[in-house]
Amino acid sequence: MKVYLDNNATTIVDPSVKEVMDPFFVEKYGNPNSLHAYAGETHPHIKTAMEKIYAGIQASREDSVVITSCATESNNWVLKSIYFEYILTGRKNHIIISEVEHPSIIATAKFIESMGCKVTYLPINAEGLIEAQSVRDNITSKTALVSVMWANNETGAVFPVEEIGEICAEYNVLFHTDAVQAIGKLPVSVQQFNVDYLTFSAHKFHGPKGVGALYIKKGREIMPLFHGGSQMGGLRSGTLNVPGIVGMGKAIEQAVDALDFEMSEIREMRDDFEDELLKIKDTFVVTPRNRRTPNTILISFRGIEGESMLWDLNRSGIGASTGSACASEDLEANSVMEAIGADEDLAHTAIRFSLSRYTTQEELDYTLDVVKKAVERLREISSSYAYSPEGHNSGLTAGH
Ligand code: 7TS
Repeated sequence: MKVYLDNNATTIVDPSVKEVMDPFFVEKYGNPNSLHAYAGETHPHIKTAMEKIYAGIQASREDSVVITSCATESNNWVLKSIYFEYILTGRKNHIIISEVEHPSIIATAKFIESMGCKVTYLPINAEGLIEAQSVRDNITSKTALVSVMWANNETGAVFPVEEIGEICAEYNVLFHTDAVQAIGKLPVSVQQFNVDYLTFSAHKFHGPKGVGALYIKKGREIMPLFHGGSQMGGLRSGTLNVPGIVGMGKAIEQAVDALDFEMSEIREMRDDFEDELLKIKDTFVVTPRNRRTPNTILISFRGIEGESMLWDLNRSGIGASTGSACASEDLEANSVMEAIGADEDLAHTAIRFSLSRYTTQEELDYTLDVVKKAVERLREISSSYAYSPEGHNSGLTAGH
């Protein structure tokens, strides 16, 4: 059996998304910005797709949603724009991010830090959550931007973006949120809270890879990312990715339609699966379920290297993760586990299972069986497990 449980890394393209994209490779390939009938075949489809994308996050017509190539690009763009517009010009000198942002925020923050910007890295608490108060405590008159993700890709922890948005508005500080893991899993509306910039990416909600977006609230400054033609209002020049944009439009429409299913059925399946996993001795989950996206479990199996578990799962056809695929080439401890202060041993034992609306009960039953066998096998040969003090849990709570 083949089971895909790495949906926070990427998702299957919904067949109906692929279907709407197909005509834009061979049949309708005109550049939508040209002035002939070939453009006429693509231009209206871009317009409709953009309307769907605006509607998907409830952006208003006056706001801008700029299509990028991925969330990494959108995240880089916001921080580098802040650097050029606010830091380099001396208007401000500081930004605030969380210490568990995706590497596309952390690495960019470190880059602009090396260019002279002060960066505050907000810590997470023992449950893997950010406290909004910590944003208030760190804002100064020189703070240009706060960037805190909506939901964490490793744990699924949902951060208090509404409260953080209010604090930023109160202090007149710009607020960006990386909503990559929120779209299709939580209701996302840019109308319902104060947010100036918001990042998302189609391949996380059954759309194609290579298409992301940056929402920019009306009137907010942004430096053009690519200088060139007038595409995307001159903010991001370059010929439009027609199939990608059309696919993203369809995918976001479906993600919003499927939200109730995700928040009820998928959540229930995830919870049952997690209950069963937690029955295995010496397993730990950090973030309480009601504070997580409905599809994610980050679970530690004491005494078992995450990579060994992945190997056993992979041999049985199951795709899971030890955390972010972006960090999978260096065998580092899971970054969130490290950030909450889990001991070295436990930080290396975290496995992430992330479900989607394509996940079936049968797949989860099979996975549970494989996990149980793997735990038995790997603990038998584990050098650390036998020596783990019984019941010691490094401040992590079992059985959420
Ligand atoms: N932001 C978050 C919160 C993410 O989870 C990811 C991808 C990105 C940005 C980057 O998205 P992209 O469109 O540039 O690919 N996260 C993961 C992950 O958790 N495992 O693999 C990729």
